[in-house]
Amino acid sequence: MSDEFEPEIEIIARSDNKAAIDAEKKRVWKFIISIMVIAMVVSASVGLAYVYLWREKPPPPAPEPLKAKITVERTSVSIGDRVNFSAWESTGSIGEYVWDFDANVDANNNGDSRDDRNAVGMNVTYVFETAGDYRVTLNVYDRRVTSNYSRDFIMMQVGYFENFAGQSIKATDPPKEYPFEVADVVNAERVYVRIEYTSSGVVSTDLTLYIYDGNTSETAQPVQDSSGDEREPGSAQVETVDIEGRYIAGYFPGQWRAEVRWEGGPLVQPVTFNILIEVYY
Ligand SMILES: [Ca+2]
Ligand SMILES: [Ca+2]
Repeated sequence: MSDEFEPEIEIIARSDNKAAIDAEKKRVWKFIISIMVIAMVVSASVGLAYVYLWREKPPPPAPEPLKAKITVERTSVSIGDRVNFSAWESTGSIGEYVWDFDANVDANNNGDSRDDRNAVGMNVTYVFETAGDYRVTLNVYDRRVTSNYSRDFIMMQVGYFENFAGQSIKATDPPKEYPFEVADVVNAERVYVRIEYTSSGVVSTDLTLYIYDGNTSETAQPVQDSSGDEREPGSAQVETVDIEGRYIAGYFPGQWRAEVRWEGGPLVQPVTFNILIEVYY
C-alpha cells in the first residue's frame, strides 16, 4: 500500500509545487511590471520637470528708462475749471510724482521755480484762479535713487473757454444770450466768438452775432457784431467776432455777453447752431 501510495503523494506534491512556482512567477512578473511602470512614470515626470524647470527662459525685459510725461485733456481752460492732470504715461521705477503748477513762482524759494511741491501723486486736480499762461511741470523721482529724476512740462492757457452746443433759434425768438467773463480788459489779448450753423436756405444776413461789454446800462452799444465778417449763405455757415487786445482795453471789464439774433424773414424750421466763446489773456 505504502509503495503504491508514495508516488501519488509525490505527484500531488509536485503538482502543488508547480502551482506555487507559477504563483511565485506571477508575483515576480507583477513586481517587475510594477517596477517598470513606476520607472516609466518617474522618468516621464523627471523629463517633464526638466523641460519645465530648465527650458530656455526669455531674458528679463530691460528696465524702462525714467521718463516723466504729462497728460491733460485740454490745454485751454477757463478760470475756476477743475483741471485733471495725469502722469500715467510716465515710465521707469517711479517712487514719487511731484507737480509744480506755475513756473513763474518759486514757492520753496530754492532757486528752481519748477520743482515746487504744489501737488503729489500720479493723478492730480488743479484749479487756476487767475487768467494767463502757465507752465506746468511734472517731476518724477526714481524709487531707488531719489536723486534721479525726470521732468516734463506743458503750457496751459487760462482764460474763458466755453462751447454752447445744439442751440436753436426761430424767427419769433428774442435774442439768445450767452454771458461770459472778461475779468481784465487791460491784459486780455483776444476775445473770439464763433457761431456755426448748418441750415440750408438761409441767407447771409439772417443770423447775426453781437458782442456787448461789461457795461450793463440800457443804452449799451454792442462792442462789435459779425456783420463785418465774411458771411456766406447756405449750409455750414461760420461767423466770427475776433477782437484784438488793443481794442479790448477801451471797453468795460466784467460780464460780457454774446447775443445771437435772427434778422431774416420768417423761418419754416428753427436754425440750430453751436457757439464758441474764447477769451485769452
Ligand atoms: Ca522751487
Ligand atoms: Ca513753481
